[in-house]
Amino acid sequence: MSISPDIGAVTATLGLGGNVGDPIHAMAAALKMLDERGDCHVIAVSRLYRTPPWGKTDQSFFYNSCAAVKTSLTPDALLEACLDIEREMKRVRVERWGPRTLDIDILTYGEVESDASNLQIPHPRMTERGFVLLPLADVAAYLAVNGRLVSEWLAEVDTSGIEIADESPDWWRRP
Ligand code: PH2
Ligand code: MG
Ligand code: MG
Repeated sequence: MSISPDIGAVTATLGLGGNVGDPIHAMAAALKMLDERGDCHVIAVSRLYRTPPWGKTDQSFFYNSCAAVKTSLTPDALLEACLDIEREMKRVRVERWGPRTLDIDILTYGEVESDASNLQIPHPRMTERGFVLLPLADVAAYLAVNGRLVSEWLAEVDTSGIEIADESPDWWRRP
């Protein structure tokens, strides 16, 4: 076993969001926790966005962001790591698409396509959602997803009401 682990086999992209409590703090803490792991390295983070609720619209606005992560974890192990962080942030799952402190979704994992019941990659609804595609285009505009670039999917979706809450890609590093 090497002392400095060889991170970097695969680049995955993650979508983060939340609309309960202090979602900006929860997303920043989540990114720091991932980056502190020996098997994950956060290589790029999008700007921070404030977004109208999608799906179930009678709830508070969300904050959303996306990150690119280099990792030596398998897709399942990365999912476990994300779910552990969600639990640490005391996420309570009440209803589908409902309010949450922190949601971390694996959007893509290298070129992998997976249809497993616990983890579908690419994320099945990512190409329809402005709150995913707008931040994802900050870090991976030229990534191909289901045969089209992120920037091309983005041109097709509704992004009305989405605002930039923080212009800096370092928003998550602030103390
Ligand atoms: N997440 C959902 C459902 N609706 N809407 C916005 N704006 N942002 C989200 O992250 C979000 C949502 C389910 O994961
Ligand atoms: Mg989600
Ligand atoms: Mg989720």
